[in-house]
Amino acid sequence: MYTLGEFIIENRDYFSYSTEELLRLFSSIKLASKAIHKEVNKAGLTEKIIGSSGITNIQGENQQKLDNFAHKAFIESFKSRNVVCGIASEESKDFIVINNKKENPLQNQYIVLIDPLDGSSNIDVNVSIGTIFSVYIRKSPIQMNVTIEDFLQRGNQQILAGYIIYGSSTILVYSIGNGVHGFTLDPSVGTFYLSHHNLSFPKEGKIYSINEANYTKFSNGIRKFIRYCQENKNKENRSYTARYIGSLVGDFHRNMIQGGIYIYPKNASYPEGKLRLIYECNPIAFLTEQAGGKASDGKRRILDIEPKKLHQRTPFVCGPTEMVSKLEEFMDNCG
Ligand code: P6P
Repeated sequence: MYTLGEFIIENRDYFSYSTEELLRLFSSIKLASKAIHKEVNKAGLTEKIIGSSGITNIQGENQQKLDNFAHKAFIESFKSRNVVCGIASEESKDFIVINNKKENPLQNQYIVLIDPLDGSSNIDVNVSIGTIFSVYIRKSPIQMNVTIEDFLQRGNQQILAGYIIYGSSTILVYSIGNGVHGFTLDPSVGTFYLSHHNLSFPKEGKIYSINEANYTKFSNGIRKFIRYCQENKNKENRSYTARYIGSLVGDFHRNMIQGGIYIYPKNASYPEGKLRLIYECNPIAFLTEQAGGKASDGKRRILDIEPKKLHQRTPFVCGPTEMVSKLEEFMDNCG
């Protein structure tokens, strides 16, 4: 029963930076995720944590109380571990500069981008929700405060990406570039134990996840792919099934384990796509490729897209390479 810390030390040769700093970084992530786990698991019992905060966030969305709690939990835990120099959060318009004392000038190199609680509209109806995180090494000189350029790096520069899914169990899933591994929280001892070693997409995926209510607003290529999935089950022995819970982390986690494609294309309501590039799509795309799959905007590899704005949106598709390539073929032929 490997703990997360033991596993990181066991695999330290795969990480090009200090193991001690990686452990401190994960210590922050674990601390915040345990606090959120506790609140999520009693959300139905206390008025003070469910429902809307009454605030509209930077995205123009109705911020849930737990969104705000999760945002604060991660900011405070990163500040306390003296290893992060800047944070961009879905819940904050601008990036957050963290000025830690620098005993060692090489410390505080890490930049964290985070969606503290994705899918939070599901909190009050007890559907899985998740935190998504993405980590880079700063580019700006270490003597200075971080700059916007530190946050607008391409996804192929990530050194660590992952999510925590708060569902029937709380599971932390991450990759540093040597495969995808999942650790399940044992709440009785507050420890994450290795439960999913080397997660990878099954070659044959049979699940497609998309909000089909937007069908009339999709491009021809997307509509053709949906009809392809719905075609007669016996043709070429295809037997697809639709699964969509309105929570990216929940849909992705299931699809990576059981084999399926997640699609959020641009549509009339979201002409640039709905999902945000730097703290939702890039980390999930990093995990997708590490799990043997493919992630694009329907044409371009997500990890190669150069971000221009902090909260930039993009069309997003991720899943088994075969399924994503099939969708891209339809989009290529039909637009
Ligand atoms: P829709 C949640 O708000 C989210 O960002 C993803 O987690 C989820 O997959 C998607 O949006 C759901 O969006 O438009 O289908 O409700």
